[in-house]
Amino acid sequence: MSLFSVKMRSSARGTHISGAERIVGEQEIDEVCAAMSRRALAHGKGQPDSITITVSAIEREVVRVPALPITEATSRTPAEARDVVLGAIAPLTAHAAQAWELVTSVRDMRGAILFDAATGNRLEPDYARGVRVTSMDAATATGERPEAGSGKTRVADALVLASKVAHHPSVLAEVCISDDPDYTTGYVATNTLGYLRVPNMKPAGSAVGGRLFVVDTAAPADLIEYLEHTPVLVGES
Ligand code: WAQ
Ligand code: MG
Repeated sequence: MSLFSVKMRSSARGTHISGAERIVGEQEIDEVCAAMSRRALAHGKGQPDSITITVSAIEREVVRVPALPITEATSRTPAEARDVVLGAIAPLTAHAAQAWELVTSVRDMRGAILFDAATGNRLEPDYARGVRVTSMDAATATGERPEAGSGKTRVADALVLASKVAHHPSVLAEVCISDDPDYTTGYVATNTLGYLRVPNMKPAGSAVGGRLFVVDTAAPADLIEYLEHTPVLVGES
């Protein structure tokens, strides 16, 4: 079955409001376009004056990866969250404490930090933007997914991203903190641990938020190409 990428972006007076992406079969295109335009019009950040939806056939092979298993830590404070995250990544890099410092101090990035496990150096070409992971979706049929924007999508979307990222052989771990001031649960993901939810990654009200990928490569060009462009469907189909 041929698959299509459906991408939506909305803006008002040139300022970005929202965006979304799905990978779907031909018979789902009309429903997904309708749902995306509804979501764009209802977005809390304001009324868009422009909504662009692009549908394009995916010409390359779509990679299918399993979803990481989800578990949850019991951290009650950011200090306890730090212990959980360091427990997960310290076996993978001697610079784990530095990685925690970094991911708990960034904000307003669109993409992720690439953190070299061997040196602690940052490898992303643009430090302000980071590397943005795109071209991915859950493999489940449209009807089985939570309604976009319903609030149930946050964990589902994060699991899709984390599963795509963890699948690349150069990625050892991911640490994520939401940029939403009122959403303080983050996660750390590795192939052996799976997707470990970590409560209280930051104090409530904090504008901090970011993603950091601990990587085992000094030359990330292939990894960046995979993260940005390889179409990936996560989970059973
Ligand atoms: N690719 C790379 N980095 C991204 C992307 C992307 N597609 N989207 C967001 N980021 C970075 C960016 O720096 C954001 O500031 C940061 O991640 C957080 O993004 O199980 O909501 O969309 O309850 O705010 C985790 C759920 C939710 C944990 C994460 O992230 C759980 C979340 P947000
Ligand atoms: Mg957010």
